[in-house]
Amino acid sequence: MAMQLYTFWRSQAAYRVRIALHLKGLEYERHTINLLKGEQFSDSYRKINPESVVPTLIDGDTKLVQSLAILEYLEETHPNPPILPTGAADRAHARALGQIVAMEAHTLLVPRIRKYLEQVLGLDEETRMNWIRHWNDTASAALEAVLASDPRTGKFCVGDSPTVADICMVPHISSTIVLYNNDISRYPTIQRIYETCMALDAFSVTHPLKQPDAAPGEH
Ligand SMILES: N[C@@H](CCC(=O)N[C@@H](CS)C(=O)NCC(=O)O)C(=O)O
Repeated sequence: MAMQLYTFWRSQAAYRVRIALHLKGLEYERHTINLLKGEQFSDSYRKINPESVVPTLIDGDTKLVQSLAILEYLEETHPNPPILPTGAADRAHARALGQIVAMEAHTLLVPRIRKYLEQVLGLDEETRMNWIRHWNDTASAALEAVLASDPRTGKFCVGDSPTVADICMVPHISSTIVLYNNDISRYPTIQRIYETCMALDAFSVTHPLKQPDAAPGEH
């Protein structure tokens, strides 16, 4: 039976899992949880994911949450093609690059945080956009600095095939591109690797704007 993925077109975390599923050639059925309409808080979805976030992946009797844990699960259950390099040090490096964007930046930019800034702290839109750009840029700058100087950087973030580092970087940069009107030239190494990734189906057909539930005008 195909895996079941609870996803939303705009979600960076769900995009990570879509990329990994495609890289590994795994079939899945999608269930849209519209985060803009608050469907993550419905009783039925809360029973599936008490944190009220996407993604959730169901594999038979196994329910999986948290995208980075899901990537590790997919790697352990379907090792080929691998999404982690060989060797403990390189694996730690790939995971660390992924976590720079997935944990340090993305966590501060999700809808519930934006809502809190607006509704509880009463920050205006300009201040909230400054928050988003600041944390987004902090992670991008760190990632660029590492990728530009580390000898392990290859066609992809680590070596010459995609790893969890690329799987986290591409959704982050897809959002960055929207923030900066398609101009990410200030991050030349990231830009080169992003373009290499986007030439692969696993990254392009899973892109937010290619999703059946995509609604770019919806806020
Ligand atoms: N660390 C989690 C993040 C999950 C997460 O926050 N997902 C966002 C979409 S990218 C979400 O569902 N947000 C709902 C909300 O903030 O209300 C993961 O990697 O899976």
